[in-house]
Amino acid sequence: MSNKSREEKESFDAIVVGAGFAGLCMLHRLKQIGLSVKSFEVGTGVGGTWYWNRYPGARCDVESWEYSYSFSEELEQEWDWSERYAAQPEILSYLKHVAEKFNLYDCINFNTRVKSAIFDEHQKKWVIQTDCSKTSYTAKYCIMATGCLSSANIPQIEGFTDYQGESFHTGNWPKEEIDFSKKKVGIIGTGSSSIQATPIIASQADQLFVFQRTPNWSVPARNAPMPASEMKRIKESYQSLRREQRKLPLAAQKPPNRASALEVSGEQRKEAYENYWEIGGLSFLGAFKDIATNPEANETATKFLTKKIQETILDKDLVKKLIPDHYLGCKRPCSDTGYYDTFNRKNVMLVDSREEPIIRLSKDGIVSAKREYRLDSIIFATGFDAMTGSLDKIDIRGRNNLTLKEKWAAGPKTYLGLGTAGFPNFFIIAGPGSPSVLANMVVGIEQHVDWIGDCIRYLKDNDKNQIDPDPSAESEWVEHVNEVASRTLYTGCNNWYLGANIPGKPRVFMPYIGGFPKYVRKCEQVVEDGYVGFNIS
Ligand code: N01
Repeated sequence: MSNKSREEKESFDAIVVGAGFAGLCMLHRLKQIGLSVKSFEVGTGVGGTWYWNRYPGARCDVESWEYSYSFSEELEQEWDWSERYAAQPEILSYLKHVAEKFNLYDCINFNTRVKSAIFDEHQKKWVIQTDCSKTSYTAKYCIMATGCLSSANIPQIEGFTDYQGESFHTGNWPKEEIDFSKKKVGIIGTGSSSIQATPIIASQADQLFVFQRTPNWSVPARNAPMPASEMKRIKESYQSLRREQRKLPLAAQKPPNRASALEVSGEQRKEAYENYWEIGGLSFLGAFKDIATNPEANETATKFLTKKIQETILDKDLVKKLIPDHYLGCKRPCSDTGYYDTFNRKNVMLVDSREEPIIRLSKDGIVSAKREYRLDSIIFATGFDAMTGSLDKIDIRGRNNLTLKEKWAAGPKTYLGLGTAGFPNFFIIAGPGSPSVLANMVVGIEQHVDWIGDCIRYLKDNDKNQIDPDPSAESEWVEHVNEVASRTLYTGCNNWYLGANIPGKPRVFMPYIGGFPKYVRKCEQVVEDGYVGFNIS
């Protein structure tokens, strides 16, 4: 092959980084538009979040049919979901099926990490380098589908390298099955991942120690097999179901109650909470319209949940340790299957960091302020450097050699979560400033992908070469995102929305919390007004 043809082969219209839900959907869309595309993916297969998070109990907390693509009716009709909430292996099979069906495998380089994406102002192209070869890949458009929760947070605990047992992070779980039987296991963290993994590991391990720094609120998922009749009903009504879904603030779950928790009688309030408790999962947040915004309303919800914890846990001292003292929703709430019951097991012990913080790791396990816990396995369920972590790992440079890291040093700045000023033809799927991570991720991804696809087609049809946000529109959007967040109770605790789980990360509320429909309307308006807020040349 001549050098010339090699170069041609390495130049594409668009490069997509990541092959999870977002990357696959974007690839398909770009191929439909007729662009030449290439994707790079660190994993050895498709799946993104659902490739890496293979920990025992990993399951989606959005209902399976809702957490699926809508872009192909054929796909909708041929795929059967086996449970109300799909488990990780089923979601991964679904994504493999999608990649196969839409011939996406050919454009993906697996086992390949993008090291840098640099905008060459002379060529007006993005130049991408990977860790696999010296080849430079160039493309007019660079699209980051790197995920919001994909950069594992491994805390810097003293003595980390001294520990000689096995250790895992939930977000980077090995492919082979891990046998915890006859083992003493410690799990650090009590967020969504731990709350799902804990009951399963407890049923396998000889002993399980749950290291809790902050308790979290959780509502039973009420997962169940999907009856064939229900799947049939869903298939018959996908179009209308999806239409209704997109009108909801979270683009999923049961429609929220329009009443205030403070305007109904005690009896009515209890009935509503019981009703949403029975529905299960994250729908509980919609039991009243003001749970997320009014401290008193929120307190009625947390009182209800406190009672449920008290009714489940037999040991009264333990109950106190498991009751959170933050507003419901401030830390992302969890959806569980038997989490609290697990603490009634004799082989499970809660280690409350408020009484005995973790001091260091030793050769044999974890040393707290009170004692050493000798462990065969440590599981880090310690979350992610959310929203910016995976982008930070890549050397991304826009005009004037400005790095994204420098630009975002005081917190991420985007317009609509889709692009950032000074980085032409650079798009982010579900970036900071987008609502996706707070809503149904798949619906959010499809909306972003459609918007980006339409934008690229617009540029093509109108002989335009470059688009990036205007700095003033971007500043206004960042301000708006923060202003909307400040009207909620979500800024008052150490959550990953604020980056507060990562030492040294600027404390800025990253996702847009104004609701999915409002966001979609804003994106549509921007297009109707000729891509207002973007500079196009
Ligand atoms: O992570 P988290 P996650 N010492 O950040 C603790 C999505 N998700 O992987 O709260 C001791 O929520 C930390 O303590 P604290 C979902 O959006 C969805 O569980 O910072 N402890 C916390 O308890 C979710 O929100 C699904 O005090 C330390 C835990 O580790 C997001 O992913 C399933 C520590 C981290 O909790 C992240 O969830 C799973 C330290 N140094 C995940 N550092 C579903 O769809 C951290 N912690 C169901």
